[in-house]
This record gives sequence, structure tokens and C-alpha cells, in this order.
Amino acid sequence: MSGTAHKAGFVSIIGKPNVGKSTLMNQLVGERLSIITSKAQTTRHRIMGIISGENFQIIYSDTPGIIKPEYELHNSMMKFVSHSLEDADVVLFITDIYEKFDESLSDHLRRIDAPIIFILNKVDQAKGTQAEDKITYWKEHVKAERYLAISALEGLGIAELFASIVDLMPEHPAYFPKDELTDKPEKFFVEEIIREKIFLNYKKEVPYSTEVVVTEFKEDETIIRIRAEIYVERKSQKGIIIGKGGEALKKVGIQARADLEQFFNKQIHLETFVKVAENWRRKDINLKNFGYK
Ligand code: GDP
Ligand code: K
Ligand code: MG
Repeated sequence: MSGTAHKAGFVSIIGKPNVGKSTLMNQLVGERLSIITSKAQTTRHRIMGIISGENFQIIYSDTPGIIKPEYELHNSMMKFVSHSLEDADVVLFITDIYEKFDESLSDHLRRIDAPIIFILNKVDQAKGTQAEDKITYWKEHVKAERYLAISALEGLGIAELFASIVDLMPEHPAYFPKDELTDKPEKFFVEEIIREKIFLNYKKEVPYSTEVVVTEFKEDETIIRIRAEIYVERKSQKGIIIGKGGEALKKVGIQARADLEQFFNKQIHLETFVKVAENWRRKDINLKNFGYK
């Protein structure tokens, strides 16, 4: 092809929980669009990150980790995964040096028509020939165009991966304006940043039972005023979120504000309110209101 042909397309990042999908997406986009924690199922939505150059535009989708659905929220999460596979021009199937193949992956892999780039992540932790051995093992299970070893955390192998993506990308004009970074509104990132702090500050089931909704986002020259509602599934969880004398929630607020000020590059005023939406993860009406349907 000629050097000036424009390439553009959709790239889906899929794999099991905690293999490093969100870390990789942020590394490829160069912005912190996806929240990252050591807990599985942090990413609930499909999140698009866009990068453009003179001759290319790549629209990445970070997706929730592939799991066997246990309740309705999980079904919606797995639908985000399959939709992102339907649109994909290239699929990045990512795993890490610890994961094994299992049947929950077959269903999704079978439905992929697009070329796959297999990625073995976390090679910064690999010993001896572990990385090569793992790739040999995975070749039996995933038929891919390329097999690459990377460290999303340390930025190892990212340039080679990027070159492979562009290589496999179809010729196509840009889909979005070239200065656009994501398809998600600002409010979404506020909700995600607060949710990340909840994942980092509370144990066990509490973060999984929590949803955040921004009900007000007012920006003027110097400050952004945000009102956020934090929904939990039970009254007892409301107490946990707030904590003794409001200390726990205050900590979440301080941490979220710091990140939000960095993200928007503006002073932030953040107000949070904790509410109960009983068993929302199993109820269609709540899932709809929270943007999962
Ligand atoms: P996701 O669930 O697949 O989106 O995974 P995340 O991006 O949220 O990462 C899960 C955990 O793995 C986090 O604690 C990351 O810091 C860590 N992680 C991601 N990539 C790497 C890597 O290349 N090396 C190491 N050592 N850790 C990583
Ligand atoms: K995670
Ligand atoms: Mg993730």
C-alpha cells in the first residue's frame, strides 16, 4: 500500500479479569481513561479510547474481564464484551504469565472474525524461559496472527505491539474528529474515578455492590462543582461506606478530588451522598438507570 493511505479501525482488548487489560489500554492511549485496581471486575463498561495520527486512527475498547455470569449485572458486562467483538477490526487477546486457558474463553474466542494479536503480559515478572514456554502453551489454544510478550505496567513491547496493530488495521477514513480522546462524557470519568477509590478503600463485597452516579457537573472558569450519589445494595453497606464519624467517605472524597483535579486540570468541589438501591445488581430497572442496559 502507499505510504499515505489512511488507516482506521476498532481494536478490542479482551481477556480474563486482572490480566492487565485496562493498564494496556491506558498505555496504548497515553491517558488514564480506564480505572485500574488489583481487584477483578473493576471495569464494568466497555470504554473507548481513541488515538489519532496523521495517517491513522485507532479506537480501543477496554472491556470487563471474561467471567461466567452470576447475576444480571454480569450478563450486561459480558454483552459489552461480545458487542465490542462484533465491531472489532483487530482483537487484542491478553493474558498474563499466571493465567491458564479455560472454557469460559472459548465461547468468546469462537465468535471472533477479526485478526487476533495474542499478548502475554506481565513479563517483567517472568523467570528464565517462562515467557517463551507460556507462549508455546497458548499457541495450542488461541490461533493468532502474532504472539507478543509485553509488560503493560513498565511499557515493554508496546512499540512493537502498536506497529502490529497499525499493520493489521484496514484502510479507512477517520471515524471520529482527530482531537477526540474518548466516546464517554466527562461525567463518566468522574463516576469511574470515585468508583476506583471505593475499590481501593473497602473490602470484600462492598465495592462490587457500589455504583456511582453523577447528578450535577457544573463547570465555570476556575472550578468544577460535582454532586455524586453513591448507591449500595443494603443499609448496612451504607454505614460501611460512610464509616465512623464519616471518616471513610471523607477519605474517598479527598482521594477522588485529587485525581479529578489532575484529570480536569481544574479545582474541584465534590459533594457525595450515599443511598440504598436494594439488590440493584439483579434488577433490570436499576441496571437501566445506571447505564448497563
Ligand atoms: P484488568 O482487570 O485486566 O483490566 O487488569 P488491570 O489493568 O486492572 O490490572 C490488574 C493488576 O495487574 C493491577 O494491579 C495492575 O497494576 C497489574 N498489572 C497490569 N499490567 C502489569 C504488568 O505488565 N506487570 C505487572 N507486574 N503487573 C501488571
Ligand atoms: K482489575
Ligand atoms: Mg479492567
